[in-house]
Amino acid sequence: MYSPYYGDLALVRYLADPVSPPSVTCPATLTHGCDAPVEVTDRVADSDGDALTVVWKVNGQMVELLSLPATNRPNAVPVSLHVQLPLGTNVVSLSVTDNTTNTAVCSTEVVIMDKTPPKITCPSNIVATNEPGRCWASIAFEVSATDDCGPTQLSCDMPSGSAFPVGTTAVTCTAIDASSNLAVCTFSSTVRDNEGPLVACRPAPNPAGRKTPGSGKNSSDIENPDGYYQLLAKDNCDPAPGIYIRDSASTFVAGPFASGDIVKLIGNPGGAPFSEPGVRAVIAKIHLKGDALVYATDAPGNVSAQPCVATLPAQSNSLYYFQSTYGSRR
Ligand SMILES: [Ca+2]
Ligand SMILES: [Ca+2]
Repeated sequence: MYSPYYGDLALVRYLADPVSPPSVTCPATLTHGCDAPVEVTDRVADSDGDALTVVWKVNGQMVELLSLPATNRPNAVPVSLHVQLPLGTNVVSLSVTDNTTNTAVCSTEVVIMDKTPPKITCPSNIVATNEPGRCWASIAFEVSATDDCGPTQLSCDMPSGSAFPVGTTAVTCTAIDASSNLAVCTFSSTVRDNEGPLVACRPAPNPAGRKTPGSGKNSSDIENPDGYYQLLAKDNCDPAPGIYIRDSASTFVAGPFASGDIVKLIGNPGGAPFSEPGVRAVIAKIHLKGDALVYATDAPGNVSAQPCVATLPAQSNSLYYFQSTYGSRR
């Protein structure tokens, strides 16, 4: 406001040619996401067409200065600012000054809100095999997330590097931004049991109560001439692998038997092999043309690497016992 008592040049000009001050109008509030810069558009006017100096400020700091030339400007013109603002409430102000230092100011409260969830990326489904001797596998994977408004918290219900059990496990990962927007992705981890059982067969006492005869103490002069054997198997995953006895001289297979079962093996080189029920603790009596090859399989079909071999007394005068080792699928 000019006083007619001031003795400065402005007063002289005011008296000679009274000027109109500029004006500015702006939106009171704006809300916006952080996915793109905000556009704030104010309207400035100066009815007597003075040149204008336009200053944009964000939170009190000048961010842009414009000069509008003098012109016949009876109507307000738009002036825009494009600016990336942080989350929360920001004050964007515009001051307009004409060439007589009349100034008009307008402020807009710009609220930046995060309404968009993060972008999260899970790996493709994972397939792995068990770790040796284990019914699980340690699996590492990468999950990533980004958000327009800043950092996110990223977590999975099975962290990378966890021990994943044999079978298929669904993994769910979640990203949360600072405004609690959620993004979820899922994938599966399938661990296959790729390892065969261990198998063993060992001479067993005669269930009738007699001890296992030793070499030199029987008519055949061999170990265990009565042919009683206990069958044993264990697997990294399957609690009850099946045990089978294959005839080395034919295609005959007897079984399945469970770990701990006792069988009586009978050499019968001249006859057809067959199996018949045993009595009391003896599960079966098995008549074979050749050697007894004892092997085991687990639920997914992995077979023990080496059979436990028993050479039968009726076929030769020697008897062997082999401990198998871990093996792979056949
Ligand atoms: Ca967000
Ligand atoms: Ca297995």
